[in-house]
Amino acid sequence: MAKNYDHTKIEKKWQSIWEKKKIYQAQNSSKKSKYYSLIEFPYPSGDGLHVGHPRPYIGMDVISRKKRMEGYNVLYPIGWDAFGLPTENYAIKTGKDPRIVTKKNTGTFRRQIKSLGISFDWSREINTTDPKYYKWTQWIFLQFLKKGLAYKKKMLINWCPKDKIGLANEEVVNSCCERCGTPVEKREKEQWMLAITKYAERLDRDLDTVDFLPHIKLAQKNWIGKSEGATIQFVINNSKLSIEVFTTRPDTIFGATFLALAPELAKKITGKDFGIKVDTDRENRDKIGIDTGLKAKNPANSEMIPVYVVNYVSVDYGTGAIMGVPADDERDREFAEKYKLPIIENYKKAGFEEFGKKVTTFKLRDWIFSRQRYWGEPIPVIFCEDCGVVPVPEKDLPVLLPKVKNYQPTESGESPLANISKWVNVKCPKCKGKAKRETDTMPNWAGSSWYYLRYTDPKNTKEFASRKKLNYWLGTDPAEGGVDWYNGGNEHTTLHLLYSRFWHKFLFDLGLVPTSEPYKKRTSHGLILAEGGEKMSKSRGNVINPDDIVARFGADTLRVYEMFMGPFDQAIAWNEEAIIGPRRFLERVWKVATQIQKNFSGLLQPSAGTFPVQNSSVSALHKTIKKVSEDIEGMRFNTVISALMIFLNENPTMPKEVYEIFLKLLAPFAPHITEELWQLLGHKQSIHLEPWPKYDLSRIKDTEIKIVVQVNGKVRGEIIVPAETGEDEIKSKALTEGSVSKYISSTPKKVIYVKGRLINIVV
Ligand code: ANZ
Ligand code: ZN
Repeated sequence: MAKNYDHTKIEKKWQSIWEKKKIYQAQNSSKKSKYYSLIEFPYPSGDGLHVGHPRPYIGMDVISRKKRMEGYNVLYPIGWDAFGLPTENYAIKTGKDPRIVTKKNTGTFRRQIKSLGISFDWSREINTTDPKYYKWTQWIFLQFLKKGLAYKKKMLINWCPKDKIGLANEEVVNSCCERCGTPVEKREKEQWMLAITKYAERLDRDLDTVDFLPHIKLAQKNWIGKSEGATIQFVINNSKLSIEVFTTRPDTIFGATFLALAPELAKKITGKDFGIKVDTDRENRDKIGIDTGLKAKNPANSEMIPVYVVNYVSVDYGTGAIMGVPADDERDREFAEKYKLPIIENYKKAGFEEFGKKVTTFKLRDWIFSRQRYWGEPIPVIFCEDCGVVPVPEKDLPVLLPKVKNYQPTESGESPLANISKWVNVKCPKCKGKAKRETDTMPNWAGSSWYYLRYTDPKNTKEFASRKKLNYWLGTDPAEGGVDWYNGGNEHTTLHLLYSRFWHKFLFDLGLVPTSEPYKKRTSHGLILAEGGEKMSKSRGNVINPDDIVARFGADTLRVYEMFMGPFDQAIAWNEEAIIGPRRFLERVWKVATQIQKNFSGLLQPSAGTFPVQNSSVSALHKTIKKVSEDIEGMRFNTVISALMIFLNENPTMPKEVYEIFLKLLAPFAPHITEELWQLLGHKQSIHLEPWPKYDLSRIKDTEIKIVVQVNGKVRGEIIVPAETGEDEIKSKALTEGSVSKYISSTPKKVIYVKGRLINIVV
């Protein structure tokens, strides 16, 4: 056996053996229990992987490997979320076909991820831009359409007048176009919408049934923004008209001194445009308003109060109208002070239900589902002059994304698909008359809304996934099942998580998936920042490429370092110097094996138990097994590594049996070196298929024990003694203990000892 640890001799070798033996492939049926662990599949950018990407993959790899060793049939899949802007913008700039660019990028990502020894089941790899995949994304859209949950609506979009392109919100920086800096305008455009608000109540309520970290639940709740309040009618002076307000505080109605309307609503009521625009961050802006001249009657006290049009009430929340209560609402106070409106400081509080009709509102808006872009799934709809909107027949799916010469949107802001008349002009599937295809594409959130379902049955050509496989991998209890553990970034705890929960619930209602929630458990990880604490990015020039680290230190060192560098859920800066610690640790692990071979070759036979094992190190071993097992479940990976380091420091030589257990505990973190050493110790089967070590609570002896001392059955004190102290010594200690002796005036009649717990002195 090699004297020194050389990662270059081991890592590639084991990766290809594992692949050949398919040890990480999930079985579609098994006597074992299933375990489905999931990471957010990456967007294959042109820059390749940086060292921040693998942190969550390694974290869930540790979990998946432990579950496998615990006897589960584990599904840990990977794929590519490959539609989207960076590739499209690159195509606009260079004229390169996004398909070719994507193929190249996924090639790089695949090679890089494989070099890290992550136990993904590569046989299930999926790609959202593969027509065999997006056929089903389009199919699901058609189900939304059929149920009336996909509809068209005029919406304002961000528009760059120079680039003549609709911009996604993330492309608008300080109200300007991200590429050219031109101020962004708003343009009205018909857009496809998905009615996620129909599911708002359940998306909120069902958070009670899942095991998401508290901050993730809170982010979902806030985004959904459920608010319980009331609507109240205010009759307009000399008219049959009344204005309905939404309030969470109907009890403050006696303090209402004005009404405030959103500009759109004011226009609808008065027919006048007051030239006021609403700011979305309604808290921060200077309050502006104009008196409409209308007077409304406060139903609580019959006072006539003025009606203003203002910039801090938005038309698409509540009813678009509020009652202004300056004494109890900061925004209303600011407004009233500015416009010299009455402020009634002390008014009578009304009962909650007196004037109110109870209602519930949500901040959540329907999902704008159209993009005027090339690199997305074509929305499978045809417009016929006679029949109107006609869904593409399911047998004609997928609607293939056609090749184009130019990826730039059209002059009028339509997607580049609009320029391909051969593709656009079709026969109506219903009446065979003249018709045109929809040229909008889907947002890049579409493919990721259901990808975890496809992993269960990635090659199915008849269904998005067979019910049998879904039942197996998600479970059949509607209220309990789902992906067992999903870890992802904090940037996705609102939109992606909510969108996929929405799609899943919709498919559940159609009877197409077995569970009402997609994910049983959701956790998140912190980002890895560049040295110095900045975000790692190509434009900042501070990216660390894992290829370099793998070449110099090895994948195992990279893995151990990323798990050791700090708490998994917190952001942390990369530190090149600190990598040497984990590397030295693995070198020491290696050295122990060479000593076992040299000194105790007799121990190489299985179950040779002749080496004297000290009691204290047996106890330390069982403690370590317990700590490692529990801390992996809690994602406290850094404390796992430090426990293993401490154990190694305290046991620089170990008997083979102990060393083998140690290797198994390390295996999920450093799969290559542990596999190599395992085989060198004479084993034929992979260490990654070995059973996970069990600990024995009775072997985890505390070194000191606490004994309660009673006199005539009443607790009078306690003593602390070394665990191995004998009964006689304990008894005499108890009798002389200061807090006890004053209750003992004569020779005790009896002294009863309950082993390891209690002494009762009877006098
Ligand atoms: C009177 C009142 C008195 C209010 C008071 C609050 C405090 P949440 O919790 O966010 O639902 N409001 C209602 N619709 C609005 C809209 N479209 N744009 C801006 N503000 C709106 O907040 C509900 C409260 O926000 C409502 O209750 C209303 O002001 C305001 F001491 O009515 B309240
Ligand atoms: Zn037709």
